[in-house]
Amino acid sequence: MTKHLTEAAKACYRDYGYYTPIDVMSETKAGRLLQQFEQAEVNFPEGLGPFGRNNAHLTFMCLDEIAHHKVILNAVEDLLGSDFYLWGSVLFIKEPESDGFVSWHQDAIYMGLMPHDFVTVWLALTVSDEEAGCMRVIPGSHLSGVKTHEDTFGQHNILTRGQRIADVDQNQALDIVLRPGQASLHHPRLIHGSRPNRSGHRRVGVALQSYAASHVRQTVGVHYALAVRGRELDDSIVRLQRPQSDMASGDVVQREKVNRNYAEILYRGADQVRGY
Ligand SMILES: O=C(O)CCC(=O)C(=O)O
Repeated sequence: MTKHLTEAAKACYRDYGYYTPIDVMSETKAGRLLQQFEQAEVNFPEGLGPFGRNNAHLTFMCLDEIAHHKVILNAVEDLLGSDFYLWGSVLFIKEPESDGFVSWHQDAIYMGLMPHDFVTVWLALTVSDEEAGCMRVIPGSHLSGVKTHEDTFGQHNILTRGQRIADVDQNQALDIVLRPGQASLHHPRLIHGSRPNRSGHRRVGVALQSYAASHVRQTVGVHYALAVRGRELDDSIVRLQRPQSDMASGDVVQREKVNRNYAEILYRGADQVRGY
């Protein structure tokens, strides 16, 4: 019995490494969450923004609400089974008519999570279409292993290391077009990226990155995780707390600790480190 995804949707994820779209919430509700988020950006610029984009669900109530949204958790349960946790989150924001882009990459390469039984949910809080630099995927690319990535640290590349896979056949790319309140799912080995936002509006995406089945382990750094569904996390995992209010002091301390560990994992072996 599935909770949200149809058999065809699960087959799409299995065979092509993605599924889209999932109607998580109405545009009106997404608009309200965007308003709360943008107010939080004004109130707490130190907690959000280009250098505050990692694991903001640990310090902001609107992002905590998204991370625990029933439709999202039901869709994830259909792929991973009934016991899973949330490892982290990243805000992928492109300002209107800006140059930021995401090079072709696979998430699995630097996350340290093994085995690859985890899935990213990318929720749009604004329109994310071709003009706005929506995510693009190479269907089926999750089936052929982890590729060599080259670090570029490119100025406009919004990935941590600007890591890229060199020889991707762009003719195979598929645009993941979403309206506010819709989400896509992608597999950790799916090759994906995105172009700059050439539209007149912001493109705001919340990547819940990733929900992982309870047997998945962190192989590089400390294993912090937030229990979201199913059994208690076992003692090899350091359990995280949900936020109490926006930027509550204890939550900020917890997030800083998690982000330091996160950076150690994502930049392992790199010859530069950026502020995100
Ligand atoms: O938001 C984007 O354009 C790319 C997102 C991404 O790379 C991811 O969610 O893994």
